[in-house]
Amino acid sequence: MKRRIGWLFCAALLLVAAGHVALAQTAGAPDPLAAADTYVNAPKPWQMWFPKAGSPMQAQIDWLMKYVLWIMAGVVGFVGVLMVYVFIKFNHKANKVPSHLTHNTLIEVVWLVVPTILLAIIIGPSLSLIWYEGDDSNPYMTVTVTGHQWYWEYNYQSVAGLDYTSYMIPDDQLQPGQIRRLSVDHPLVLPVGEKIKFDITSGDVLHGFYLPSLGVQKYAIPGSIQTSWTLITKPGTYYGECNQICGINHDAMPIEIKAVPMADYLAWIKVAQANYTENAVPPDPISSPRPIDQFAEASK
Ligand SMILES: [Cu+2]
Repeated sequence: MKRRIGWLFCAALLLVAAGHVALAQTAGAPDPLAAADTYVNAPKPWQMWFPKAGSPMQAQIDWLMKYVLWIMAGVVGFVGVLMVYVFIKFNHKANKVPSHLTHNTLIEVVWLVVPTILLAIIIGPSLSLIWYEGDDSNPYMTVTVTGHQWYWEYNYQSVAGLDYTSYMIPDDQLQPGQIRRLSVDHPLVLPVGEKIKFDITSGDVLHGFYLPSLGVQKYAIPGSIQTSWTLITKPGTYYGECNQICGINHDAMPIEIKAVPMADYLAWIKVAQANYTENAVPPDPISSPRPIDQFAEASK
């Protein structure tokens, strides 16, 4: 009997201890999005060029942009120098008796062949990039992105019921660490190292889903789905904006992406499913700035 009571006591102790461990794990559960805070890819004042590429596609876009730019700079420079040379050497003071030459076979061949070669070396990498961008096959997951006046809605096609809205944080509610006019209440969370497809559409007017560091830029068109994809190589926070004039608060619908390792992403899904499913109902309109109210006031 004593032995049985002893065993029961031990079992009870074990249960209590297990309960404590479980509670401690819940209370101190690590933030699944913490990895995204280690690197922030946000625009800076007076920034030139594209932001640092966060996906292979953007790296290629960046490369092609500079490749074509330098070819263009060479052409503009060469033509500029040639024009200055002609202005000086053949103006009416320096060259009183103009030539009556109208044809020169060599020059005509050169000015046909050289631009043809230039176009050929531009079209190769351009076509290759267009094909690469268009290949959205075999993604790990697809997110339906819907633009609304003036917020984004994200629907995770592979996670039942996970559909939530993402609003800009108004200026007067910014917390430390948040970026004015870029941070949102519920960011789009994606795993790193996986191909992510976007089905982009709109619930009202034309919007633009633009992620400059990830190589994504597509119109969001009502009644139509545009597709794009990305693959984020490094955990971090990436920003984008609606870049299609979509109404009075067009500037108040930024895109914030938290890219985290797969294990963190899977952990976040559980948290999101518990908390975000109610959030599909749009909250009150943002409080700052609301020029629409000014118009309403003025028309009273
Ligand atoms: Cu918009």
